[in-house]
Amino acid sequence: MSGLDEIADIGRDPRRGGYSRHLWDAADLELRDWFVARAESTGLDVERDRNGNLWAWWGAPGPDAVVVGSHLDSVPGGGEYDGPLGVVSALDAVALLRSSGFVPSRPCAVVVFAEEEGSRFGVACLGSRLLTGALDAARARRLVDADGVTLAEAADAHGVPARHLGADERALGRIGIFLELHVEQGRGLVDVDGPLAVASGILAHGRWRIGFRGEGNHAGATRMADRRDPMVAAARGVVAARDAAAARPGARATVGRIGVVPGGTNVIPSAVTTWLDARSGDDEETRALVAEIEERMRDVAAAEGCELVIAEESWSSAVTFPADLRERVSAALGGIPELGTGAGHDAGVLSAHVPTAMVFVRNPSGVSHAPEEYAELDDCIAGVVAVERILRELL
Ligand code: HGY
Ligand code: MN
Ligand code: MN
Ligand code: MN
Repeated sequence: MSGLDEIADIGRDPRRGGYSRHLWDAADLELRDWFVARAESTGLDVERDRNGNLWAWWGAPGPDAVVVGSHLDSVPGGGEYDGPLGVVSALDAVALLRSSGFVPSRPCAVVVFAEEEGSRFGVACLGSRLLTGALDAARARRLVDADGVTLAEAADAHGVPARHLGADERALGRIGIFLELHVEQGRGLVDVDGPLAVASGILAHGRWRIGFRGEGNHAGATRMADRRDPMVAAARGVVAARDAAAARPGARATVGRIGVVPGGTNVIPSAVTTWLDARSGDDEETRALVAEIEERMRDVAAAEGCELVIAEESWSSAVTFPADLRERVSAALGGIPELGTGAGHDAGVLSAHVPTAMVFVRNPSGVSHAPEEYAELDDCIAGVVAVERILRELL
């Protein structure tokens, strides 16, 4: 039974469809237990680092290791493959190498990064950003989930002392090369009709929290001319963000996670909070996009008699994976196409610190972050064989 089949029932979301697996919720805890059992049955020794990331070591943890892995958490109502395909493929590839009698010349580990989607605490790649110091630990401790639980409280509750959260030179210093296999989140491989591609790079991307402040009032007693309705301002802001991105080649802007205070059908809210996800080919272009969106949103907020409050929540610079490693990976697989991606990954965070490569597996639906995300079994097998070949090359 493939690893994906073993976890297929963990974290199903009957209400949304797909999967909802978020940091230290019941599904995440069950997936972590599965990973530890699966890794130990493969003869690996599992340790959890100070930030809740899991490391399954083949041999003694050591410097210059080849580390391969991804994440197990999902977006709300996400697909089956985004994250878990990379973890399962890494475990299967290491199991194949070990059963073939292969003896690595350097340490090797399979890693599971915590909260890559940022679905519970709002910051994507939380585990890898904490590991690398890309996210300030004191700020991270104060992150709050939808129930008002802080990351510090959640970490302490799950045996990860909040006071230890933060940059982990020891864990990071062990990594010589990082490799992530991931289902493609797009149609690039469908268009070139191939099962695998090596990643050329990742768009710059960030998240901003944008609040619209108006005047709470009665939905019936308040004349239309007297309203300062932040919901209307936010709705116009969503369109403004879409229009700004649509006018820039390759740019992406999404406004989601709408929070309305107070919610009520017969209430004009006093405040609406939205989250902007903006991405583009390079850092300057993305910053310019966000500046334009902010200006357009200020205009529509003012037109609705509302105030705008914007705060940057997370940022990832554009990534180009090292050409020599891309060539080595491609050569190990007999030459495969190269594709860029607009999706963020832990590999993007790690690539600022260690040589990093990604391999994508074809997704016939081209859809991700939704139940329609898909990969054919043959392509998944090609992915495992690819990781096994690359590890043989690197180890
Ligand atoms: O948001 C992203 O691109 C990634 O899936 N976390
Ligand atoms: Mn994702
Ligand atoms: Mn992912
Ligand atoms: Mn990722």
